[in-house]
Amino acid sequence: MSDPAADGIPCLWMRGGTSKGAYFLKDDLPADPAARDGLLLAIMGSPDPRQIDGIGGADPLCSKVAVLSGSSRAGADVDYLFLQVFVDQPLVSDAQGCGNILAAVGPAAIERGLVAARDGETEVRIHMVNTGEVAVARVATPGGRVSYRGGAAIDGVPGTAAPVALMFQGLAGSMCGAMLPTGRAVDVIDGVACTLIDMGMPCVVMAAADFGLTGAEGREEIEAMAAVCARVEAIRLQAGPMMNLGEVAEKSVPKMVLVSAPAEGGAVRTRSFIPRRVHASVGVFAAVSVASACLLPGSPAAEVAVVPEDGRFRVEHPTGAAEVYLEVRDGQVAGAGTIRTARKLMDGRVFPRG
Ligand code: NQM
Repeated sequence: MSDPAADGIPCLWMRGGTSKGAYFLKDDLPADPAARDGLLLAIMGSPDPRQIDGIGGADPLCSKVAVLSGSSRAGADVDYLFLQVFVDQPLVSDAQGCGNILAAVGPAAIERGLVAARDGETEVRIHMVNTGEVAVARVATPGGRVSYRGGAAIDGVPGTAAPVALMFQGLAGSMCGAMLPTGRAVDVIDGVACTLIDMGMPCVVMAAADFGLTGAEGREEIEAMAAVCARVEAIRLQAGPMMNLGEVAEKSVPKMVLVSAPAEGGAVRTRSFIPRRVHASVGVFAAVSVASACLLPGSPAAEVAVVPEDGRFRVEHPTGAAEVYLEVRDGQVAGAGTIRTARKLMDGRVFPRG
């Protein structure tokens, strides 16, 4: 019988967009979810704020896992299950997807032989198991091999790399059943106007001004504001059941997004709680959800947004801006897309705490 602590487990450690995570083949992990989650906590070194005895990066954005397998549904090439491994709690959650980690799923699926590469560019249709939708990724594969080199830059990541184009459809209500799970563009919770929205990621969108913020504050600065963080969390705990997410005290959704007028020529400025740490940039699906909220008249996002006519929303965040494209038909968001980059950082075996 194999002993993971002694023999190790095949693992790709990759950057996807502005996140980093461990990519595994489903067959290399225990089939039982509880055993799998226990193993992943031991691999990442959780719970521990420093994750010193594991490979996690001591930040929710670097404590992520992608589990890959051949697709279980027609019209897709590969199944991708996203798991958030909490840093300082013994929790692993499948209650959200991740569009940044998604950026490296196409390359990882080709690296692991789940998808055959073509010469030039390879389209990988990815079944996002957490939410049920299919994303289409276009991966650079000159000579039939994944290439990570290229000229695409994304804010929050130094340098350039090969672009990974991602296209989505059918994101409305990915986890909440409807884009607006309460049927309203604005709900008031604890006296704060909130848009409870799910366009690929359950988000609560609120005006930064309602928390006494300009919206320009940095990640550490906001995290140090205990009273603001407590108010945001109190609203989150009430919003979760209203969004059909049940009790969310131990879940990583909904994300809490504070919006303000754009300051750098974008559509809207964001500071997002994921849900307790403040994001260093912005989640891909969170950006799609906020951009969609900008189209809802009278909502906190619409009040401050400069809506682009061409559907290309630059969503400003603490380290720059992320561009998401919304295809709007008859006032509804019919599709969305973005460009990310990804890179293989390490391919080997990982040894969990025994
Ligand atoms: O919203 C972080 C990230 C994410 C999620 C988080 C994401 C998304 O940036 O699609 O990518 O919100 O926990 O990696």
